[in-house]
Amino acid sequence: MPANLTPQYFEAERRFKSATTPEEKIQALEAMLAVMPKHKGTDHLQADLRRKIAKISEEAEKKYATSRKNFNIRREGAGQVALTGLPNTGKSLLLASLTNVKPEVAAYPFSTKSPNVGMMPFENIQIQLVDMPAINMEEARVWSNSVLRNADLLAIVVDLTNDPVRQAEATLEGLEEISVVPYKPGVDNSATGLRERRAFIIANVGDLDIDDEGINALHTRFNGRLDAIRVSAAEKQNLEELKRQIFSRLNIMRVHTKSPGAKVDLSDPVILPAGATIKDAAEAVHKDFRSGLRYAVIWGSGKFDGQRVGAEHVLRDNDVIELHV
Ligand SMILES: Nc1nc2c(ncn2[C@@H]2O[C@H](COP(=O)(O)OP(=O)(O)O)[C@@H](O)[C@H]2O)c(=O)[nH]1
Ligand SMILES: [Mg+2]
Repeated sequence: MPANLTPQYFEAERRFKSATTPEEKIQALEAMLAVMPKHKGTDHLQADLRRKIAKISEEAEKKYATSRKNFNIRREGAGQVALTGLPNTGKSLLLASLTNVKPEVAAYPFSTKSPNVGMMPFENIQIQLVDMPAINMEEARVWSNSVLRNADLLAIVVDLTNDPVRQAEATLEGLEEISVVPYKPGVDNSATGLRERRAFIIANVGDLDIDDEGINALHTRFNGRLDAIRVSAAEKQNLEELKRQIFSRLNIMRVHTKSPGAKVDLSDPVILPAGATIKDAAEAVHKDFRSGLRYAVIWGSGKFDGQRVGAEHVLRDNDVIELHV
């Protein structure tokens, strides 16, 4: 099938060829992608452009990361969650309500130009939240791209009183421009050059969502694709449930190790991906443990507390284990 590329496409391609900086190159490639007719005949070309964009941004990110130390935001705590979305949806106020950081909250758009990072306490762990500049803000692009592409979880923040479906779609488009798509079980994106991230919608300004109109519209539109949770950052509504959901969407678990005979310290768990085994826990604690491990004693997911289990035993959140070498 012929691609039927338009004059605008060739114009953007010409800009790409004469571009000198990564930002110019990415912008031109994104323009090529945007004006290209989307049909079977351009599938390959689309994937090819996305791969180019991903490659150039990765190279640029690496360069920035070495020249400007705080370009990549170092992951701290149990996981990194990026709050992304259009301007004025309450991202900064959410950060302020969930952590002890006090970012600038403003009734005008684009108030967040640089990252605000805070730690959100959840039970016995801390989860890192990154309040991102609005997804459509050019100055912050290379910086934001790197965080959005690498965060453990993307929280798409929308304002329920202002056509939240359109806002969520615009944010998803912004993400797709940098080749990021929400992870969906059973969908294989490996051939497309797209990067999958866990994602969900924080439906904010719930205090003003009269008759549930906004939240219902989101559920109808994204049913089965993206979950939405209604909260109010201003009125602190449903924030405890939000924290629980953030934790469960990170798909991690807490494992407590103790020495034989000692009391367990529940305040400093090892964080492992869901589904991890005794062997993974042993390796996380100390790499020497892996080969030398004879058995473990477990409280929690064993058949009974104090049961002896082997290296392949699959752990559960908040298990307590004793490793014997
Ligand atoms: N009524 C109400 N207003 C909110 C809520 N969250 C944020 N706002 C207001 O929305 C505006 C934008 O908030 P901000 O956090 O700066 O948005 P950001 O641009 O996404 O970081 C501010 O005036 C906030 O006070 C909420 O849950 N309810
Ligand atoms: Mg802000």
